[in-house]
Amino acid sequence: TGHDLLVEELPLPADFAWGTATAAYQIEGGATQDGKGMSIWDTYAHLKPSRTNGENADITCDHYNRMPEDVELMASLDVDVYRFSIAWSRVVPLGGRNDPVNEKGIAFYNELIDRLVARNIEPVVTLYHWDAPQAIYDRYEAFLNTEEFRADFERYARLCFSRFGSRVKKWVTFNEPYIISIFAHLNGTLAPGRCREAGTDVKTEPWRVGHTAIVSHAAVVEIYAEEFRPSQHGEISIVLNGHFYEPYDANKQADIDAAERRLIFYIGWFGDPVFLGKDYPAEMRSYLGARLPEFTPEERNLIRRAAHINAFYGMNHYSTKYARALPRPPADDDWTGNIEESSVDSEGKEIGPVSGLGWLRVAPEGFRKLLKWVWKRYHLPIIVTENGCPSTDTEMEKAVDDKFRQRYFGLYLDAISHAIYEDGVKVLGYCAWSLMDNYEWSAGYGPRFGIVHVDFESLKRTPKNSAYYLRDTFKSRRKASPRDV
Ligand code: PNW
Repeated sequence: TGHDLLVEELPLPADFAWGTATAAYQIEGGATQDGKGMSIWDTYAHLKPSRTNGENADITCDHYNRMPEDVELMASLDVDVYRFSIAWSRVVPLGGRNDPVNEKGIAFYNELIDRLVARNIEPVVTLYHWDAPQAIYDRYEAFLNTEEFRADFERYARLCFSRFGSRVKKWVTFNEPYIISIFAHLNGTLAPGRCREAGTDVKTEPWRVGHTAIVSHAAVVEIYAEEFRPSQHGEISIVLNGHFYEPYDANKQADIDAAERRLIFYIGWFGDPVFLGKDYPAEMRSYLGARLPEFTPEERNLIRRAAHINAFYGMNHYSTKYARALPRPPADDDWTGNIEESSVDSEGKEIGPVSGLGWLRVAPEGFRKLLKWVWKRYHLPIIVTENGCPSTDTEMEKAVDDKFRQRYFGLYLDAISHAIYEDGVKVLGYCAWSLMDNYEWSAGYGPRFGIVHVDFESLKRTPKNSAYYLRDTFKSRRKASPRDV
């Protein structure tokens, strides 16, 4: 069952980078401070009746007012990189291409970046981690209008490149377009919460949303390459998430095919257009037909030109599941490729020990296989932009003595070592999700992913043992051995 897995502390390359990751809405607070506009999350987290667990991130970690302390904390853990996101509504409160810039919002990110650089911590900056300005949603439903969204996102991106690009050398356009499409526009469990119950067209909307993310990504990477890279010399790409999938019954070809198809629906959906400049995977077209948008001739040329600009593959990965083939249904809301997911296989074997969240199990072998799958399909150096878990059940484990999480990190770092030295995969770095306990979206403050504990009454930060584990294991694992690639 994986309960007997042992951490081996396998080596990593000397130049392997490690750090932590966060997202603006989850940690900043300061929801209305200094001219910040409303985002779709400010709205969603305050809906009545509540669509979250009742909690919101008006204050959360109050990082907006405690940022210097948080940078010092990271410096004390010897991190090399910090991945954070910019709240679009903080720098352009109304979001649109003709709307005013909020200089106080710009000043906050300038100070953050300056403090990171002063501490020798490389900023990795995400432009969009789920918090669209409410005003663009009110005007044209944000991602549901490809043309409008793209034009506004281009302006926002240009603003960020020109104000921050002298010091930011790694950019990410979108965090997890799969989640934006499926969770926010089909299941309705993330903002803006569109779903069948809310009376929206779930047959087409998620696929339109994904299309908008792909096209807007391509437009912005081209802008970066043409207008900013010549003087700023940075890199840009996207972050895709995805579980790995094993066949439910390893002796059934249909289940073996289902596991592969599930990866294509999760990752190929975005990866093939973004990194290969190709149309959507044929498997998706065959299941979804006309529900999947067509790239216009202009978009087709754009994604082809933009594909080679992406400098790395940003991977968010947490867990592995089993995939079981289902009979092909009539044209339904099929976002999985007709598979049923489970944590238990046909013989009742669990994929791995369960963490503090039911969907997140410890399965490092799946991580290794996913790294190999992505490398083979896209052949881009991989940066693990998020990986982590909430610890299990006791208060001590949730607080500071988080043995479960330390073991998870240890095993997942061993998987990276295997992928690099045995499978020839190029993995450049690793960001633990997350720097500190924060607002876990609709689940509120329940699940604690932080390597630093946050007391949400006093807002005091206390590093957990996993923070020291990461600091120390990177110190001892990194060796001057040449990469095999
Ligand atoms: C990521 N899944 O989201 C996000 O980027 C973070 O903001 C979030 O806090 C973190 O993971 C932990 O959940 C995901 O169901 C949400 O596979 C759901 C899934 C994956 C990633």
